[in-house]
Amino acid sequence: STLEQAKRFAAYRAVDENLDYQRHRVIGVGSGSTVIYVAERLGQYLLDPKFSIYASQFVCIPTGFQSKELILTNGLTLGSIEQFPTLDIVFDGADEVDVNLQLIKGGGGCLFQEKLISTSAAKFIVVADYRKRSPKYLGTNWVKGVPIEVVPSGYIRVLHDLKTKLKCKNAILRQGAPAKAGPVVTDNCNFIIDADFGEIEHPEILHQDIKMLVGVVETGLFIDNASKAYFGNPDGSVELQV
Ligand code: DER
Repeated sequence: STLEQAKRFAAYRAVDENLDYQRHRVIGVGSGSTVIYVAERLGQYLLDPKFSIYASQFVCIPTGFQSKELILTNGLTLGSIEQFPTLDIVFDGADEVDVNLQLIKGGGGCLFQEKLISTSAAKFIVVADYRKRSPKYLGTNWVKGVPIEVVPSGYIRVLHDLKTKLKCKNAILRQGAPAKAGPVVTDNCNFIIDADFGEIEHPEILHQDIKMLVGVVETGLFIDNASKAYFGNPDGSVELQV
């Protein structure tokens, strides 16, 4: 589909323009449907005689179960964040990018390890299709709310505090249905709450307010973290935001 092509073009361009294959070794691989093409591209570097001497040195760090599978199915070497606490570069998707390169992430429920990895790298490159680019504020195109990872025993308390303390319009526990009855359980054995704050003018403030609530592990607001963002268009063109 043209949407998949848009994702692929963005991912390939992002890797080709930002991966310094002679110097970068520890590479973070995000989660979601766009980063599939990042792993695909990295796998091509392995097979290309021009790059394989370097690419065989790559160690790829996952951001969850799906990410780990992407690394393995593309023949890449899997490493752990415990072994490689500092990464050279990270490629990951996003749910929405605002004009200041602030992000909403977590649509795929992997935000904790994504943020652990993206904040452990010198360069964090976002790969996305055109739908993710917000004309102004976060909460404009992505209307499903800010994903928040919470400790299961604290989810009722967090729902309450979001509404009473942070005036959140609507906050819900993310359900697994129809795939699975009951709540989504993350790779870290936590729950996800999606909290709708409408358009978010000051995501850096909202992130801190949410983070302070008892029971919150991490928020899907990625502040001053992304270095660049690549947006693929259906016509095959790619827009770069820095
Ligand atoms: O959850 C996330 O932040 C993922 O990166 C995901 O939302 C990216 O979205 P995609 O599947 O459209 O790439």
